[in-house]
Amino acid sequence: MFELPKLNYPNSALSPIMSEQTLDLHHGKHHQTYITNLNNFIKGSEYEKLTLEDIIKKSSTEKKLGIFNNASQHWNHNLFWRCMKPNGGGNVPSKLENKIKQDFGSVKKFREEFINAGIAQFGSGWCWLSLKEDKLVVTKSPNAENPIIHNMKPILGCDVWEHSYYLDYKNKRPVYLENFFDKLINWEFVESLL
Ligand code: MN3
Repeated sequence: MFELPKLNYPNSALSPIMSEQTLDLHHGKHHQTYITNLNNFIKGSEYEKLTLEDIIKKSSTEKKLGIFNNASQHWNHNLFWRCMKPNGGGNVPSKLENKIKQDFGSVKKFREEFINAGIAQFGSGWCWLSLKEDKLVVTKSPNAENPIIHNMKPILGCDVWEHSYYLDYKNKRPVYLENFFDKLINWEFVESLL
């Protein structure tokens, strides 16, 4: 049985960049629903004994969409919550900064590429920074899809489903993405996944 992970900060702590109401609904309702659905789908099946990552890979291969969507969204949100902190953003720690410079040219170029990926994702989905072999890459994905099914290791993910920003930013997804990048990212955590 999977359970909703506690956030490392109070639901009000990211306000006004991400409001308490958004976190109440997004963490307490949306994420919880993915977990409830996942538990119901796998109950009594061969999936029940697998790790979350193995459930994602197996259900993707077997095209079990109900399991895949809910398992992947559980994984995606687990990463997303930890990628943020109160008073986040700011300078990228040196080890990660050097890797970003090596693979993107500059932090500024990486920022632009990451935000543009989130803007360019048509409809619901995610934008990511992942390790592909040992190179950092930016990608986007529709709905629940996660880069791990394409043999990448995500180290930063931003939820661009409307439930993540509509209460605070209405239709202004680009402003949400800029604020996420500049004011919410927990760079120490992201670096720890390198
Ligand atoms: Mn979400």
